[in-house]
Amino acid sequence: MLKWWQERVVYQIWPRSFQDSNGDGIGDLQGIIARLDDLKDLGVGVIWLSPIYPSPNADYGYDISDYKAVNPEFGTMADMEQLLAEAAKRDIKAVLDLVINHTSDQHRWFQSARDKNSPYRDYYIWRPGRGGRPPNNWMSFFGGSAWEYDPQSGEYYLHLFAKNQPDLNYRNPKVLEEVKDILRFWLDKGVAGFRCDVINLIWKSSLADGRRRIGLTGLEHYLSQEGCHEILRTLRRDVLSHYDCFTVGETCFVTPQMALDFTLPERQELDMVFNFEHMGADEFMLKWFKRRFSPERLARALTKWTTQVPWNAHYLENHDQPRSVSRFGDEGTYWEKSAKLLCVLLLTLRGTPFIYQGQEIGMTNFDYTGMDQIKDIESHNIYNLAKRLGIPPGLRWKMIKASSRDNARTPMQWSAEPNAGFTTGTPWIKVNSNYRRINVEAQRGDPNSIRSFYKQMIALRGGSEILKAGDFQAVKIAKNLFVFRRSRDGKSLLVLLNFSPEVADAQYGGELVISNYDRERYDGRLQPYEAVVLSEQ
Ligand code: ISL
Ligand code: CA
Repeated sequence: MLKWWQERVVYQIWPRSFQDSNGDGIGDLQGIIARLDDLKDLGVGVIWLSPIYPSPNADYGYDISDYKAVNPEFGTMADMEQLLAEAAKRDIKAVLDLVINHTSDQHRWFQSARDKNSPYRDYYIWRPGRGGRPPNNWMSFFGGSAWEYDPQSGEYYLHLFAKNQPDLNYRNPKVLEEVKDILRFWLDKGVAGFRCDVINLIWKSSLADGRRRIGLTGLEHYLSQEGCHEILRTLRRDVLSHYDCFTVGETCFVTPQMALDFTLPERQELDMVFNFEHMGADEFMLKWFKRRFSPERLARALTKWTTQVPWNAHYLENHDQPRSVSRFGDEGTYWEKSAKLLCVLLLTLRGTPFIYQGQEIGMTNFDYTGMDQIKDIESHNIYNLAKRLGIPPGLRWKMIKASSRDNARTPMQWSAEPNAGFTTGTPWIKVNSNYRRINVEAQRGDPNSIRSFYKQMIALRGGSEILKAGDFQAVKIAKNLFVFRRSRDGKSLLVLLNFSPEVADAQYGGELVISNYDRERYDGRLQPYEAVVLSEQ
C-alpha cells in the first residue's frame, strides 16, 4: 500500500518570487491562494512552501527570526490559515520548510544569547578563540570560516552557513523541546509535513579541527552523525507520529547508505531524502566549477539511487539550483522538447517527484548582466572570495552566471503583461526578459505546451500503479541515451530518453503510451530530445 505522499506530486513554491498580490513587488500568501486553482489544474497534490516565517532575509527566509509567525512581507497568520483551508478544499496538502540547524542572528534567542549569563547562551555553540583565531578550521558553506567573533561576549559562535545564521546547540535538551513545540504548532494548524533543511548536519560530534578538503573542511565532524539519527527518532516518536504527515530531509553529501539509515521505515526517522549526486552531472567537485553536462553521469547517478534506496525524493530543480532546461536540456531549438524530456524523466522514476515553480513552463536561467542584479548572499560571498583569490572579473562572472541560486529565483512568469504578471509594482528581483515568450498564460490553453505535457504526465503517473509503485531497472545507459523499465505484477513500461539533438537508434518494442513528439507508434528511432514511454504488454 502506498502512502499519500508516495502517490502525489509535490510542487515547490519559493514564496517571494511566486505571485505578488498587493503590488509591493514581493510574492505573498494571497498570491499563492490566487494560484491554487492553477496548481490544482496541473495535478499538484502537495505544495511545499519555502520558509514563510519572519526573516531579516540575509538568506531569504532560511534565516528565521520567529518560527511561530508569518513574515509580514508575505501576509498574516490569518492569510496562512486561509491558505491551508483553501488548499484543503482542493485536496492539496501543504508542507512547510523546517530550518532548525540554525536561526537568524536576529532571533530573540540569539539576541539574548550574546549575553554570557543568559539562559539562552547555551542554545548556540560558543567557544573562545585560539590566540585571535577561530576555535577550529571549519569552513562555512557560503565561504570563509564557520566561526564569527562576537565582541560583546569575547567568544566565537558557529555558523555553518552565513554569519547571520548561528547554529543551534542540540546538546542542550531545551533546544529540541523548542523544536517539538514548533512542529506541534504548525501540525495543529493542518500542515501536512516538513521539508527539513540541511537536517543531516544538525549534530556536531566534536569541534576538533577537520581534515582539510576543498570547500568544506570540518564535514566529518557533523555529517549524518548518530546524534542526528537520535534526534530524528525522538521527533518522530514524540510529535510526528501523532499526525498524518510526512518529512523529507534535505541531506547534503549523503551516500545511499546514509540515506537508508535516515529513511528505512523501520527506523522511524524521515520518510525520504533529497540527495545531490545527480547535480554533479555538470559540476566538478563544487557547483562553481562547471563541466560539460553528461547525460550518462546523470543517468548513472539516478540509477544508483533509485536501485539502492527504496523510496527517493526526486528533483531536477529547486531554489538553490540553476534551471534544469538550461543545464540538462537546450534553451534554443530544442527548448520545448528537452523540457518535456526532463518532465518524462522526473515523473517516471520511482519515488516522489518534486517540481519547482516555473519548471512546468520551461523557465530558463536568468539573463542578468552584472552582480548588481544579483540578490543572493552566497553568490556575493563567492564572487568576493574569487576576487580575493585573484580570479579575473570575466571568469568570476561566468561562474556566478552558471551557478547562482538566483537563476531559479527570478519571478514566476504568469503572462505577457508587464513584469510577467508577477507584480503590478517593481519586482524585488529582475524578471527574465523572455517572459513574453515563456509564461503560464501562453501555455495553459495550448495542448502542445510544456505545461500541458506536465499535466498529462502527472495524470499518467497518478493513474499508473506501475509508475507509482513499480520496480525500477536500468536497461541502457549510453552517452546520450537512458532507457529504463518500471515493472509490477508482470506488467512493465519502458522509458526511452534521447538527450541529444541527433536522431538516435533505440530498438525496443511496445505500444506507444506517450511521446513528446506527435507520433502514432514507435519505430525504433528517437527524434532529437525525444522521450518515449512504451507499454511492453
Ligand atoms: O546551494 C547550495 C550550495 O551552493 C547548497 O549547498 C545549499 O547551501 C545546501 O544545500 C543547503 O541548502 C539549504 O540550507 C541553506 C539555504 O541557504 C538553502 O536555500 C537551503 O536549501 C541554509 O539554510
Ligand atoms: Ca506582496
